[in-house]
Amino acid sequence: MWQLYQFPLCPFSRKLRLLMGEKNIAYELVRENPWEGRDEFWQLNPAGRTPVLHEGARGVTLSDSQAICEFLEETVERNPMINGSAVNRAEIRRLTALFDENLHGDVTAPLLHERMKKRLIYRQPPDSRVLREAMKLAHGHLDYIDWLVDTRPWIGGATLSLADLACAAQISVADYLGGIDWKGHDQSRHWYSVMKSRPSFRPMLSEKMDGLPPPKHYADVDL
Ligand SMILES: N[C@@H](CCC(=O)N[C@@H](CS)C(=O)NCC(=O)O)C(=O)O
Repeated sequence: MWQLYQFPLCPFSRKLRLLMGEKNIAYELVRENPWEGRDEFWQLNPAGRTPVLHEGARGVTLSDSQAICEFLEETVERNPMINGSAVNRAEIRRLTALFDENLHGDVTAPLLHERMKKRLIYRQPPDSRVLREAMKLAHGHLDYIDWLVDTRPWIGGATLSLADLACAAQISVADYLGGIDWKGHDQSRHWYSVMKSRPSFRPMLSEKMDGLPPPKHYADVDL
C-alpha cells in the first residue's frame, strides 16, 4: 500500500489526499515534520519537503505534489482530475499552479509561518503586520475565486478537477489558521462548503495539529 508522508497542515499533502480520495486510491498516513530534517526522510526526498508518496514493495518513491498528482492521473484512469480537451487541461494546470504558487505564497505560507511554526517550533509570537497583509491578500484571491465559480460550474471548468482540489487544500489550511474572512465572498463560500461535504474532504476536517486547535467553524460544512 502507498504510504503518504505528511503533517496535518501541509496544503500540498492535502491536495494529494483529496486527489487520492476522489480516485479511491488506498494509502496510509505517516506523520512527518519536514522541519525536523530526519535523515531517513531526506533520503526519500532530497528536497526535504512533504508530501512524499512511497511504496516499499515496488520500491517507488515520489515527491512534489504536482509530479505525484500527474503520476496518479497517468496510472489510475478512474475519475480523471485533469480532464477534457487539451485547452481544458491547460486551464486546469494553470489554475493549479496559481493556487500552489500564488495563493500559497501570499496567504497560506505566511499564515503557516506566523501561526504554526512560530508557535510550535520557535516559541515566538506572530507578527501581526504579516498576518494583516496575508489576510488582505486573501481577499484578492477570494475575489478571483468568486469570479471563477460565477462563470463556470467548477473552478477549472465543466467538471470537478485538480484546480478545485488545489484551491480547497490551500483555503482549508488558511481557514484552520483563522486567515479566511468569508464576508463579501458568498460564491467562494458556497463552493467551499460543497467541497467540504465531499467524502474525500471529510477525514481531513477532523484532524488537528497538536497544540494548535482550529477555530470553531472550521469543520462545519455549512460554515
Ligand atoms: N512544490 C512542492 C512544495 C512542498 C512544500 O513546500 N512542502 C512544505 C510543507 S507544506 C515543506 O515540506 N516545507 C519544508 C519545511 O517546512 O521545512 C509540492 O508541491 O509538493
